[in-house]
Amino acid sequence: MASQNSTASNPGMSLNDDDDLRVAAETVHTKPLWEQMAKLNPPFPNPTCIPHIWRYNDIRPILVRAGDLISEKKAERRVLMLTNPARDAPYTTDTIYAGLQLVMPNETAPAHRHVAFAMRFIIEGQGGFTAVHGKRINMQRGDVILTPTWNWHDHGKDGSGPMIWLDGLDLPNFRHFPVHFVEHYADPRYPAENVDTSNSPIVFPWDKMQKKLDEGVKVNGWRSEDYLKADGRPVSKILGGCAEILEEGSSSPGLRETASSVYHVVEGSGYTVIDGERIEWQRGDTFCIPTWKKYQHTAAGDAGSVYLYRFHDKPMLSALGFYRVEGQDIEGLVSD
Ligand code: GTQ
Repeated sequence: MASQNSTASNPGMSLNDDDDLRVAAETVHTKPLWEQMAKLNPPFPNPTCIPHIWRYNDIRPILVRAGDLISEKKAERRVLMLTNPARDAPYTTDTIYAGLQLVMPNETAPAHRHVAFAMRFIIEGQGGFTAVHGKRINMQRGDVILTPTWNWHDHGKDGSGPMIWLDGLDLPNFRHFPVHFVEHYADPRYPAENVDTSNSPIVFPWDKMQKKLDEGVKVNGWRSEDYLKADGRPVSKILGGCAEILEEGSSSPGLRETASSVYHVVEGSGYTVIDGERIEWQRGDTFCIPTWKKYQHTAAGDAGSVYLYRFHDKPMLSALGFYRVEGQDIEGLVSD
């Protein structure tokens, strides 16, 4: 009678070492956890994306040339994606996508709608508009315009010269949750009427935001103001945004947090130190802060106040219980 431990009834007994075990495990579509434990359970967040700055002066000529070479109709969206050097698109950080979008006069970026949420910061140009679910909104420099989930949207432009803005979307999520759908509208433009942008829930005019930053109380010359809906909620369940002022020569508080961010320089110049690496920036530049990288901004001492626009994934992380800031008492994060 064969014993329970014989190789015939227990093929595992023929495995003599780690290598045998790994090979055998793979034949049954398994892998040893012990070889990947530190990677799967790291002591600190370990982003793949790295800090990076996209300089407007470098990118703008290429984007504008795309206006000649790539038709809006063909492109659907004429965008240069801000692709993190450590990853491919759609990753600007591991959780956030950003891109610079161009619309030329008399063009239409055709109407579509999708699950993804977009928030757009208008960088330059005149006569541009975005039509969001029947409401046509004029784009003005510094405004933030939302495109909530499933809202039909097309973009267009009258007048002369290019219209350029910074797109912020939650596209990386759809690499993890493959649940993204897009629909295309039958006509290039979805029927829309003009709306008063000073009174729209999806438009945050720059003049109002700047006033809040200028007039609000500052901490050592720095202040941050969130973009919030009328009821106080963030602009989406996934992405949130804010604008910051740094008075000439002042610095923001140094921060290390699980949120990752994309920053855009609205006005002024200065630098950000990210985990010891100093990145100099000026108006128009866009840079990213991966998760758990300590960062602090400083405004140049001779160029007036700095204004920064930022979008981040704090709403998503907070909702999931993943938001944490260095120095926070971990016991407060213990779940029941
Ligand atoms: O404007 O609809 O940068 O669908 C990426 C995907 C912009 C848009 C992007 C998009 C859009």
